[in-house]
Amino acid sequence: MQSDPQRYTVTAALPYANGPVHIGHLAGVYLPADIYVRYLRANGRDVKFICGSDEHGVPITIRAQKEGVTPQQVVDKYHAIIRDSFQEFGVSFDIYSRTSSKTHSEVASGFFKKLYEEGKFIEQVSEQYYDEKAAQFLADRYIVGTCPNCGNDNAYGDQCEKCGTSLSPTELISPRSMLSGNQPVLRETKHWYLPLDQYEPWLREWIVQGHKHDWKTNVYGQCKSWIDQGLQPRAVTRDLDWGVPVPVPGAEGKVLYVWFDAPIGYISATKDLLPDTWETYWKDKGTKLVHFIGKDNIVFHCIIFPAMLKAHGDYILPDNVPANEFLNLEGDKISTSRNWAVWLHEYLQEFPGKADVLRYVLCANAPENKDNDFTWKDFQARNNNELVANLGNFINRAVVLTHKFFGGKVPAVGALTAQDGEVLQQLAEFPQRIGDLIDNYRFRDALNELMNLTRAGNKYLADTEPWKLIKTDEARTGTVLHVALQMAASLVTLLEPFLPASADKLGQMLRTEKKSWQAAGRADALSAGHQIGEAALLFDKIEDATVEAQVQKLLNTKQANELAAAVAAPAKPDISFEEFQTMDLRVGTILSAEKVAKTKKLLKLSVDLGFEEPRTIVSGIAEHFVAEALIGQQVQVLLNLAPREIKGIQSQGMLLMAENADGSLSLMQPSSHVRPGSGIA
Ligand code: B3M
Ligand code: ZN
Repeated sequence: MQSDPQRYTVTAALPYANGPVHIGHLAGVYLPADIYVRYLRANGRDVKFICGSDEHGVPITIRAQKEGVTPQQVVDKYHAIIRDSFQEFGVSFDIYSRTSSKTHSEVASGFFKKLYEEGKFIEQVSEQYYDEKAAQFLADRYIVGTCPNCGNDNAYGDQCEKCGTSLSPTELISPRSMLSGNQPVLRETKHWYLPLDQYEPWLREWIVQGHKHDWKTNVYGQCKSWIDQGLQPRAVTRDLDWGVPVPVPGAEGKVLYVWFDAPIGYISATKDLLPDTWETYWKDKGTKLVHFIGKDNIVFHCIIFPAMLKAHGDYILPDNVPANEFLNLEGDKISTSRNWAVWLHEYLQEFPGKADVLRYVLCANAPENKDNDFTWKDFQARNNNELVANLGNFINRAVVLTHKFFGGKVPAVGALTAQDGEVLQQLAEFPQRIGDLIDNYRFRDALNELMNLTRAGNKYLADTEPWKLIKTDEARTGTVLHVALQMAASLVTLLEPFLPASADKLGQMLRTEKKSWQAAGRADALSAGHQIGEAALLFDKIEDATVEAQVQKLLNTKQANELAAAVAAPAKPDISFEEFQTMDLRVGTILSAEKVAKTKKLLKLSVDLGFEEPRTIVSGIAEHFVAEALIGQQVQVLLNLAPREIKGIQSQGMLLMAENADGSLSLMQPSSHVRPGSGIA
């Protein structure tokens, strides 16, 4: 670990601009990165916080195809949504750039070209699937077929999502193209490969010798196992029409592999931010480079990108790559395609002014060392029991009592008791204690320590009881509130990395500015006589109904998913045309409908089928339709079903219905009104 860097370059994984950002992204990457950066800034560090949208790659083109728009339209739409929601959530990037920018295309091309010219790639011709109808090569994700492992008919060319096996396209049984549905053919194509195998000894030394003890166990473990399995040359170009064109002769129609260009996006974003001095942040040995990522990105940031940087030669390497595990939602894996997520932009709309509550909950429950679960009940409990009852309560008591007893002026401090001394001593130690945890990427523990500070504040007030003390000893009450207010003032600084909006609000309430991190532990932020502002609640209770509505929203999603996933019942054995013709199918109009007495399910209907007399039909649909609503509706009737007596009523035919996967029924109606009695054939 670099001990005292001159400056920091901190990056957060570039989100794919193929959908909005959800709580899993925030808890895994963006929130810890933001806390880290805000903390460094409070320490007076020179730090640049870099991010942007990842706008290339197959996830984008697939989304474009699904939505029936161009890839550019997809990235324009989601780039704006993502950028704005990050900003409202308080993620303090110095720049939020995008990989479709001109700078990026130049930097990424230049990077490739240098490696190409220095002979750092291998060129190789191989056979890949080609869709003759769509006239293009197919990315792995564009090929589906039967999984050789479990028989799933819809396995992708890179993975079967049913059994989890990772595949290569040629392993699929009866492959078909997602573009045309046709069977693809194998065709020769040339690509450039980064010979990772040549970097293996160097990577082993750098990671295994160099970072065994300072990288997180999950990160180190994944890297070690990749290296131990042996590294293979990796293709860094693709046959696609969306991406950075490969800038060398003979590469028409080819683009850089998205995982080659995306990490270079960190560099090009820095260049966009600092056109003149960006190089110091990427090339000077005094710079500490830290990549915050999700665990599915480890190999790209710890093996492939470092090998690229090493091959290039001008750049520094990451000092650390803190990756979190995954956050689940209500016991289920977060999934964009199943819409199983809490989307940031929706949360911000539905909980206005409560970005900090989500920041708190996601940090307190961050999946730092194992997968964790987000539940709305826990969200509510943490807000009500921790933010409102602990942090908010402490601030509120100190501020309200100061107004009540001292006209809102910070009282003078008198002789200190042993307890005062102890509390102030604790306060003095907190910045270092919290800071050490942040330095070691232990954000959950750091936040917990911070809450210990407010717990200590609450205990101090509960023990000294200034609300009673005032009746007997005004001077001593003043000292107690003086001490409590200094603790409150320290939170303007210490809270800021975690809950920036609340820290701001607190600063306004106390009419004080945030200080440097170390100075926050000194009990001198507010001098005696300083006038503080009005008390305002930092947090308010979240009611049951609010979280129940969120749970209901998820239940609706689940139900919609189940419906969508339902498979049609198997087909019945064939019948002849003659057999079919024996059925007399007609359209009828319902004239009246009433419940059959003493039954739950039966309706007695009178149906006009074009004869002189309407027919009576008894149908078991009373739980699905309101009787009155059926009057006047046209329906399909099987006319020649042998009459039956049901509950003493002669039923002369049968209503035909469509049955949904969830058992709900829907009438089979002609698309326009027809004469009652019309035949169906
Ligand atoms: N866009 C993958 C992801 O969002 C990718 C990260 C790029 S970081 C250079 O998981
Ligand atoms: Zn499978």
